[in-house]
Amino acid sequence: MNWPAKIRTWVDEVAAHTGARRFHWCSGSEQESAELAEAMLADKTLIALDADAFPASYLHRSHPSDVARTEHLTFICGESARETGPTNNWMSVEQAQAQIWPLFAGAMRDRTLYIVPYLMGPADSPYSRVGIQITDSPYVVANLRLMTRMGDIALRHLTDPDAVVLGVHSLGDLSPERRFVVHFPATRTIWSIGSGYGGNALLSKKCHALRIASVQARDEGWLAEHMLIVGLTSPAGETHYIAAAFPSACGKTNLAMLVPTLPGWRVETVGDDIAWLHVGTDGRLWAINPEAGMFGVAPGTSIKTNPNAIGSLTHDVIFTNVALGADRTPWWEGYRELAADEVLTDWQGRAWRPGSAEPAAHPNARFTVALRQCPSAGASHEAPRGVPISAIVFGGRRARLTPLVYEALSWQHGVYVGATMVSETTAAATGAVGVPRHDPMAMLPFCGYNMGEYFGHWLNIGRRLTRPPKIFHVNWFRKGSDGRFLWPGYGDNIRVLDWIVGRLHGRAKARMSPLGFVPTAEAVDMRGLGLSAAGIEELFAVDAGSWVEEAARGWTFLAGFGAALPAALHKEHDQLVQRLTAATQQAREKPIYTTGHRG
Ligand code: SAT
Ligand code: MN
Repeated sequence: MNWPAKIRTWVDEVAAHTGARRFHWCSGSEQESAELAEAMLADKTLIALDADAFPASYLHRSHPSDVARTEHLTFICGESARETGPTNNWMSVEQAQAQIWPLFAGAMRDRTLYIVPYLMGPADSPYSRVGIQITDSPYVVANLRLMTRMGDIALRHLTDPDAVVLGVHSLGDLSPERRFVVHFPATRTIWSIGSGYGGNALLSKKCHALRIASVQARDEGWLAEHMLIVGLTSPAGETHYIAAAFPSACGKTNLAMLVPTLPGWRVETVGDDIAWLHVGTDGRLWAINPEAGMFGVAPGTSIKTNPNAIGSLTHDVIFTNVALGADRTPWWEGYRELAADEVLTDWQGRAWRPGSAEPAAHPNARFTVALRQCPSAGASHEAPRGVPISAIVFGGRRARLTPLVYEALSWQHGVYVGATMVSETTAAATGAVGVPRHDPMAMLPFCGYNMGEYFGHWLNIGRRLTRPPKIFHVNWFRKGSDGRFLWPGYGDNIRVLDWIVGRLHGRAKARMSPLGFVPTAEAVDMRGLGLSAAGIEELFAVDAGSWVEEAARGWTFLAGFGAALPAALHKEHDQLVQRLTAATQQAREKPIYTTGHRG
């Protein structure tokens, strides 16, 4: 293939700085992939799995200090901290050049420098974009081949070398002290050093398709979002596509490929992590999934919880930081029952027995697999125009407060709901797990510019939509006073989606709550779940008193954006407070929004 001169010059510059002397220009071919795997088996970067049970599939163990995204080491470089906003780590371009670029000096002297072209989005789509990642990690190359349309196909789409997103990645010495992921939106460049893991190292994913793309989307009038895309066909034959934003490790992959427990529903998986959304000439919002693969959380994934994920993991899978059985098959918590005397090898290569205090698989262990292997993947994933979105669903992991589902009153109110989203932290990023934090639109770690401005951009997009999607909020993770989940989740989430689709058609019943529309008692099909009436009431309860405090925390968060915060969100906040105040007064007389089942 012909590589543009500009790209060759860039590769020469990176090679001169990193000291690389061996080069591999990736084509994406089968043969290339097989040869890379051979080399990684030989140097133990990969461990072969049982070839009958998992053909062409491998286990990779990352460095134990390198198992999740490191948000505190992730920076956006721009003119000023005001430009990147209070939720991003800012670094000046000069500082990055003085402190980060030198870390790459000589880093690839004894390594092969891989040049990996990749296409984000379907072939021949007007919305697709090309990136090129330089890396010294063959594991990253193998992942990019599954996660993107990698190799010659990307070069064929490379018409304008100036528009390409360029990433330089080196494992460096894998030291957390010298680990940085640095973005330059103005020049569409990314530098990542010191990590070989997931979103830190596969630059196509969070770095390109979200952080850089969100800035391009702002400038060009579209949205780059941390959203799954799923197609639902109802028993009546109506098809709707839904885009849903949940933070990392909060069930996007599960919802994208759910197996409905209500009869007659069909599901098509279009994407499980990222959506690029454009305003169509028909006034609707159209979505493509820029990715071609899944980098899914393994723990908790089983034939019961997510049969389509398990059905995808049949061949050509890279497992990262899962445990290994004596039969050389992968294992993770929740995957399958173990015999009491079964001995495994844990994610760090140590002998592990059932009942051990530590988990066998890392809580953020992952599988990488091509989306086309998913039994519920369909043709829409390759549609150049994408799919029209009927509903946007925001969601968080919230043990308290947030009801199972509610519907925003308008696009503007929906933007407020997304902007004030709170979710408990997970193992997908380093740091404490289970701590509630504001995570607007599930984009907190991924928006490449000031999120105050980003909210304004969402409002502007809404103004251009003559047929906007309805906006909803869901919470599968509410717990009762006994600490147990109130909602079964997984395939039963179709019951909530059924209500959402019913709302799109104006047939599902709802009542007004201070938060928005919530289902009436009979409106969500609960048949066969065995939930108590009290449990159902608790699932939908909106405790206005606690929400007054929640709204105040939300406002403190939003006020942090200062002048960048759109006035419309201030107005939405005031209206929420008014509705909550009215409800608390009413509740003193007759507790209609509160539940009597709070322990
Ligand atoms: O590590 S990744 O960013 O790829 C996964 C995630 O955190 O969503
Ligand atoms: Mn994600």
